[in-house]
Amino acid sequence: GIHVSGGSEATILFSGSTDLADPQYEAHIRARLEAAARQPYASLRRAHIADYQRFFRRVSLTLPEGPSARAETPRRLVATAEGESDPSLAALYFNFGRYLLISSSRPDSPLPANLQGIWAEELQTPWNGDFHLDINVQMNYWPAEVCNLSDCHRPLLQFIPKLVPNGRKTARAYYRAKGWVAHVVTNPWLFTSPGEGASWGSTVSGGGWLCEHLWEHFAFTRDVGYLKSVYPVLKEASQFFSDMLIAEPSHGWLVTAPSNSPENAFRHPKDGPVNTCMGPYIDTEIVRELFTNTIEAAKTLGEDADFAALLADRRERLAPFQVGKYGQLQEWLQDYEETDVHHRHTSHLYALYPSNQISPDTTPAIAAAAHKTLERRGDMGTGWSLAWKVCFWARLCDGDHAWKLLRRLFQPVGVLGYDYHNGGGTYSNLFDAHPPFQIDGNFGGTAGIAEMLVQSQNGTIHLLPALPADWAAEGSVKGLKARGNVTVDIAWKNGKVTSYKLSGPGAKSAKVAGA
Ligand code: FUC
Repeated sequence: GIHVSGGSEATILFSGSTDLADPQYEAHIRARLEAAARQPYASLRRAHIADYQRFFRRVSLTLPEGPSARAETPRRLVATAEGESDPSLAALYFNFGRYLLISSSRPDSPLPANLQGIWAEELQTPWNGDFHLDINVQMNYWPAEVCNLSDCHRPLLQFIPKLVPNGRKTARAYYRAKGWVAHVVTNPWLFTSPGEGASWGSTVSGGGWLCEHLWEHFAFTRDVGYLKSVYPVLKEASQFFSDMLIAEPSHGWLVTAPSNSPENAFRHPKDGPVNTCMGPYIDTEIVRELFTNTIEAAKTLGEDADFAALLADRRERLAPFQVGKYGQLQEWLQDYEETDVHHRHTSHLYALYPSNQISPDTTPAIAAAAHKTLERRGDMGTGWSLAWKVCFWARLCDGDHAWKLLRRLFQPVGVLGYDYHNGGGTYSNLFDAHPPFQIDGNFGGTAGIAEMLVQSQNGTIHLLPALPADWAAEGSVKGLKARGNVTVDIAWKNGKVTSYKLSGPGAKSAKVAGA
């Protein structure tokens, strides 16, 4: 501990780095601390504010204020839990999420933000402070593009190609396949094998999911030079799946095997709870998207027409969506019962968010099945699970339900230990509670709020696609990004857009809905 006596305040200076990025890190940290110690607190604070605001000021959000809007943050969380509706708390959460991304993932950060961002009070952090590839590290970066922080996406985008050499070895050793693969867990040593347990660590689509980030960075920026630089990573990931897919015995559909539906088990009629399976739908959805993006990239770059044709053929033969006995979207090839119907992962809705394979406009019947799946999963969950559901409901254009889930995410939590079921919410400093503290919920919630205001996944910029009734009176958002390199400003009153502005290179050719 630290004891302070004979004074009424203390300024604590802290700096950290890693020899991964800087062999001289100790000397550099010392120099940085000495330079900081020469300045008074007020000027350090001024410098910090000026520094992060360079990124932060790109976006602003104003939402209606609830009765407790001017109270201290912990009190606002309690007021929300007691039933108050305070939309401006969502604006605060959104701003804090952007601040956290800016502060944990600068363009030159040596590693992506991990499960705790860069903030942990322990030496042995929960889940080793590593990167989980079956939702968590991806969720950390969901706000990056849409919130105009494309440059803060860079630490993840630069990390992904570094996985390829180990991923190739894993592809060969485990599947005798070409290309590269990563499973559920990775870390600064670029781990790609299945781990830590077969029941949850062998989902085979972790690398495929990461590739979505490479594509989305291109989709938002339209930077063809960038696409060319990452195309080999997409291509080799596609090569892996094209090699390892097998025809399942009932229909001959191409599926991954063996794999898991992240981290859920089904009740096998004979064998009880089983995790390992053929063709969990999340894999099929990730592979379909990866093939589509690789085909599109090859076309854009004028390369590999034959390989693209092969992928198009494989894509046709992937398992189609299936609607199960409850009207729900199936999570597995067979209409199995989940062992935990309220499981925190809702992985088979990957196709709804972050992917765009399901939407109320283009696939209404499948969107209705996704709706049923969400109803069955329920409105509880861990922090990140609630945040993902905010995004799902936003994509189903149900703003009131998204707001309901956001308010669940704001639920004050005092528990510091682990809770895998219904304990999710927010600590009094606005950090996300899985529990324990895990930063993905902050980022997923931030992305969900953006998704309620602007969507662009289907070639049209949709203004206010999921505005809750409680936010309708009056508000504005400025500086969000849409795919195609468009910056979007919107003001609204009584639920109707009163003015909007599109700017940036893609603005002229953009199609708009909702105005
Ligand atoms: C996945 C989740 C857990 C937790 C961990 C870090 O395994 O299922 O809930 O978020 O990652």
